[in-house]
Amino acid sequence: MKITNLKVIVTSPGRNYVVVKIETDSGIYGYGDATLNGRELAVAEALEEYLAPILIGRNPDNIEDIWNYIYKGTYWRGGPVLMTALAGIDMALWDIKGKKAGLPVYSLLGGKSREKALCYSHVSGNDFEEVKEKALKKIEAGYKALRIQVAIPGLDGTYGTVEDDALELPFVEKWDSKPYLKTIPELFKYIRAEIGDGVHLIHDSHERLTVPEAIKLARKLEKYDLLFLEDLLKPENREGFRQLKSQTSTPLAMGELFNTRWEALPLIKDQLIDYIRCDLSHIGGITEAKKIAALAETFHIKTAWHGPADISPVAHLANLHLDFAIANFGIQEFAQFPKEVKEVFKGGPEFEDGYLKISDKPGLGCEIDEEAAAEYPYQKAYLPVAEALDGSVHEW
Ligand code: KDG
Ligand code: MG
Repeated sequence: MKITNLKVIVTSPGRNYVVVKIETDSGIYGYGDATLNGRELAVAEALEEYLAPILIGRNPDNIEDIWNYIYKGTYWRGGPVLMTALAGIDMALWDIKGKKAGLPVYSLLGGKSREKALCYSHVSGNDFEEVKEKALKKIEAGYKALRIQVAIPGLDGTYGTVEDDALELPFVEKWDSKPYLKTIPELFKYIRAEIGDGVHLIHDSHERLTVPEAIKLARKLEKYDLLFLEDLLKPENREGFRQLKSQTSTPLAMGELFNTRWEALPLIKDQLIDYIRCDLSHIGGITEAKKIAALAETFHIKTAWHGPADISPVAHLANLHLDFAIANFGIQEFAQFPKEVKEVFKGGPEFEDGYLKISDKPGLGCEIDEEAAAEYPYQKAYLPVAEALDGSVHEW
């Protein structure tokens, strides 16, 4: 079998997605997700201009070899744009391999370790009561794990609480740790009192705290028994996790901004986190993520792959195939997609009573309606940015 074409589909059914379609001379084709929120066209250009020509004629069965050819054979390596492009190719190749074998990808990865995958959903609100109301609705719908975020008084558009944050020019959010560190423990106290302790709770700090601030928050939250606290420190501050981990029993998660296993390695090998949550679409796909999962398993760390709505259902399926196959799966972040997305992407993880189920369709199990995709052309959209009260740039 030979690769005959690589096509890039950019579609915006509510938000932008980039899909790689790899075609072969056997008629079998595969889809992969290459969406990098806010930088979609940079990835599309890398794929079309630089990677497609060097893939034509290659045997799609040799995923490991193709992965290495693109990662190190082309000299320039790493970074979110190139690793997202590589992820799209990698997922499409796994899709082809599954379709050729007549087997779902999880079967090619070693078979099922579980019958269903625990997932969590996002809950956010402008005040504690709104968060509670929304949490209760999700619990009624069957969710057993929730990520909760709340607007911080005095800070415009707090992360995780703005519905439509993909704007034509970056929305500017205000940030100050002081009110944040006061509000979040109060939120968890309130939520635990209102909804009890039957549901797993998670919170995402989005890489914004210093080490002393992170220690303060993690310690204060210990009594509310979180499943994990996510992304407390900047991705560059891996050394900071050493101090943090030694000072708190709140489980820690990190990884969505990493682009290679070597970025995750210091946190894994010294057991400085409890959950590794890389994004399969930004870390080079299934091939790299299964290696990270194996590394994490070696050091008793579980997975919680990144699964927001800004990567497509193809990426969510890639997450799920790995979740089903590996022994050290922890939990899966899950987004319910609107009907426009389902018009374009046929197939995706199915939610039932707090868990995700997987189909046994060959490959990843997603077809793209390319005519429907063309009905939703690309819309320029940026991620927000954050600034401190004095107007200086802060991590968003
Ligand atoms: O594009 C940025 C989002 O993917 C990110 O903000 C979502 O942090 C996130 C999460 O945990 O889902
Ligand atoms: Mg996050």
